[in-house]
Amino acid sequence: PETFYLKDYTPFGFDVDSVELIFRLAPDTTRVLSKIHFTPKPDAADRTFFLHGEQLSLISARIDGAEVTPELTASGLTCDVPDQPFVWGAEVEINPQANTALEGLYMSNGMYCTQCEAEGFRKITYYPDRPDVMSTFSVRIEGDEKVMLSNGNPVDTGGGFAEWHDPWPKPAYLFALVAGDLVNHPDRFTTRSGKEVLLNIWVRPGDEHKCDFGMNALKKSMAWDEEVYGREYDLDVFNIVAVDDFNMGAMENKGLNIFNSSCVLASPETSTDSNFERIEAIIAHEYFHNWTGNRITCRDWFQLCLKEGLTVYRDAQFTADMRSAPVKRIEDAIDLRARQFPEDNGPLAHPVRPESFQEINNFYTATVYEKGAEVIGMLKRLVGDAAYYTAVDLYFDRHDGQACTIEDWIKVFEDSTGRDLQQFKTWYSQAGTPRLKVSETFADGTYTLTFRQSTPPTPGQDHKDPKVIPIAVGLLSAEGAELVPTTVLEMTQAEQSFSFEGLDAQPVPSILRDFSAPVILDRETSAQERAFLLAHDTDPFTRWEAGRELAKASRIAMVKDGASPDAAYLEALKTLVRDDTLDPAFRALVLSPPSESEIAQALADQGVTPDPDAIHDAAETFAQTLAQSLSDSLPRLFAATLVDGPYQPDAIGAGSRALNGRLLGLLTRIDGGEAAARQYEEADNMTVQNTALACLLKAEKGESQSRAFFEQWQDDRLVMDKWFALQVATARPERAPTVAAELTKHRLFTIKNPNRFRAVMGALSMNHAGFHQADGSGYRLLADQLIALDALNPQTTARMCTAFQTWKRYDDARQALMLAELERIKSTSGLSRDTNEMVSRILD
Ligand code: HT7
Ligand code: ZN
Repeated sequence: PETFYLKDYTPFGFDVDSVELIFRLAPDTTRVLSKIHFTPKPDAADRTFFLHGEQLSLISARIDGAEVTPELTASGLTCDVPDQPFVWGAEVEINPQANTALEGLYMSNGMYCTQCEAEGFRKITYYPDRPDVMSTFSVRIEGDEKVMLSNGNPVDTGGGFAEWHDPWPKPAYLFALVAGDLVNHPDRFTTRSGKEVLLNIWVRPGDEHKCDFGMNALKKSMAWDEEVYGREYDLDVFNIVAVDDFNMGAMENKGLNIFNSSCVLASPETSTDSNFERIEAIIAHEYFHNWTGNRITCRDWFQLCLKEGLTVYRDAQFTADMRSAPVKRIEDAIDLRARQFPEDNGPLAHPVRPESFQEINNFYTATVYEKGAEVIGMLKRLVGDAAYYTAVDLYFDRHDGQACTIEDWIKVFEDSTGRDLQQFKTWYSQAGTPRLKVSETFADGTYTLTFRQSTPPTPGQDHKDPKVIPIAVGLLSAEGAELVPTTVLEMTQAEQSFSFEGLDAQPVPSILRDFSAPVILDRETSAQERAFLLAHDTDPFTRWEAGRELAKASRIAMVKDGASPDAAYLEALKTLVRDDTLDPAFRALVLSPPSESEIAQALADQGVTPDPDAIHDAAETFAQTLAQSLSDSLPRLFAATLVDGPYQPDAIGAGSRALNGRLLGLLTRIDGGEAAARQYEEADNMTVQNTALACLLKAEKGESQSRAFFEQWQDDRLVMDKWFALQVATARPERAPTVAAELTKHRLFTIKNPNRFRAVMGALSMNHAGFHQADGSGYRLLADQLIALDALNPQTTARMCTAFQTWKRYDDARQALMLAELERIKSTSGLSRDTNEMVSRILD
């Protein structure tokens, strides 16, 4: 397969002045008529007229009205064209019904729907399908569907047609069309300059009652972007559509966002607190793309982090403002370590701005998105809040309507702050997670911290330069008083010392406050010091981190040396969980154990081959010991954290329910499931119902409740996804592959729906000891399923191959089993480019 390189970028030789499209809808024979106005660029180095096109039947092509016969290839067409402006016209036929890849125009439950990012528009018609080609679009949809939507503003509608015009030039990846039997949940928003915007959430009949929360999230996002970034909405209408079959979470098409129904539909009865939080964040994310992505887009797909890193950063700011900033920061650190660190430290490592790819869909990664957002956060920490917003204003002023690069982004910061950011740019170009080794000295009242940074080699990048690392530090006295408040140290060298003078005694350092950089901190710390920070640190992140480190150390000692759960840590947990002055959400986070996969990685980092069964046993023993040592107070603590009154999906209620859920997990270990069964019976919202069922299933006491849950919710796809996932997630490791295999035969299982597939197979890959069963049954099942899915949906298959990315961590026998499955996938005949690239990289 062809490899594309950042260094090879060449602009397209033509401007596209306007695009007119007509869609004649039919499930298996949709006709697309295009009229595209091209103007040759006078100074173009390359004037090859190449239009992308895949899986299209060309009916006819015209230039300025005269029929032409272009040269067709599997990836597009070339044609001789005039030196003057000309109009390209084409008629193609496509088959939405047969499109199971969910890219281009496809059908989901009888509804027409598109997904064009990154390169799906070329499956709709012939076009220069690259993000630096921007144009205005006029669209006419002909068909007998009740609702027919496209980008921009509505122009006209009548029996059998609808016309739309989008006045904002956009790349083809932002094109969208939806048609079907939909109903809307309407609302309005008045922008701060007084413009009235009509808002709609379009759903299948029956889902109307699940739109309220999403609509409020949208209005909050619109107001927040005005207030914080000064960005207003720019069309008369903003449409959101919920679709059941969707490869990812949602898509920011101009004026017509399309959402995976799981990321927009919500009701207290069917959605959990985490669903609500995620929906609010995704609605915000897609809305924020209107400026960071749509008005200013990417020059090429190597610049993906330009829109995604910045937009993730913006949605994280939004969530921090709407909910709890410390809780959001801790959640983001957990997520980064769980998803991005394994990527950055394994065979799939790539820079935030990759330099080559075979299939761009494989680069919608945690590195591009979440590490990309961390890079923005570091930039803001380095230049300061005010300078950050000045630079971003300059970015909007200077680049509105353009397709940009990371260089453009860095330049606005250099120009507006006068700083040289060339060294900072290595965060975009060099992959890998930096390790930060810390040592300290104290003499004559001066405390000195010395940091040494190093980044291990990653595929194709043996050498790493020192990065600019903002290290937020505070110093505490032995009594817990803050001696030096949070200070950002700017590290630029491989080794660097920072001194604090005038201290009476050696302080206790609190390092990497607020998780100020996406690095791995390596510092010899005593358990007492960690316990001290867990009790006294003023920064919530480092306070939580101290507990996390204690938890990890205790679990590692249990696995490595057969130690018992650390008594001092258990004591610290008992104190914290009873401390009513602490935010319940924070207490819930402190009570959440590190994942088994995180322990596996920590062991591997110490040169110990992780044994998934032993790690699982240690997790169970730890939880059981904690439950027993809290046994006297657990029922009371549990009762005290029950949330009264009608369910509200806000941060306060969610925090209390999270703590209550953690306590129920512990209580179920000692009361035979009595409290969980009661909770299940009394539940009036999905958060509580789901938690109770999970606790019961884990204790293998939930069979009747599981049946009842199924009966109650079998007609609700999104709730059934939870049911499928729970069966696998809570299964004992030795049962997990069998449970998952049985579920793939369930009448409600379908490989064609990515949500359902992920519910079962994603849950299996996340049941660490279950997936890594020594007999290889977990690996085999996943590989079987991936091979079957690849023929239908390469994008989702390729993403799910990441379950194998850590294969080199494990013992020889497991490595051999995983290797065999990866090779079996790779040798499948007709394997997609997507999956082939992923498997090849994992094997490398
Ligand atoms: N920009 C979008 C990324 C995307 C996508 C979304 C849905 C289905 C397929 C997709 N391929 C790429 C989503 C976002 O980051 O907001
Ligand atoms: Zn995005």
